[in-house]
Amino acid sequence: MKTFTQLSTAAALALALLTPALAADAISGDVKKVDEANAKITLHHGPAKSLGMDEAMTMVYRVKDAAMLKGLKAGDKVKFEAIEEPSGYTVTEIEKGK
Ligand SMILES: [Cu+2]
Repeated sequence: MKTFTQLSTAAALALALLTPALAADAISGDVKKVDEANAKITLHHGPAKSLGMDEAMTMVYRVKDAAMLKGLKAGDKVKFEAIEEPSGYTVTEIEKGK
């Protein structure tokens, strides 16, 4: 019984780690260009209050990790979060939308 409980805990932990931690106020956008070699993505997005962007725009974002771009291509709808850094805006979370 103890073994079963430990296994369940491990499974729950694995699931929690796989679930993207996208906040409710994530920004909706669509992919214009993916540049995996340079860890950059061009996104068109609507107003993003969390970034101080009041209007829709298309812009280039860096991504925290180039691996985040795997499976993404131009035309995909996405939800993402980004932060402003001295070097520019960096996407911290991104997932394909519906
Ligand atoms: Cu923007």
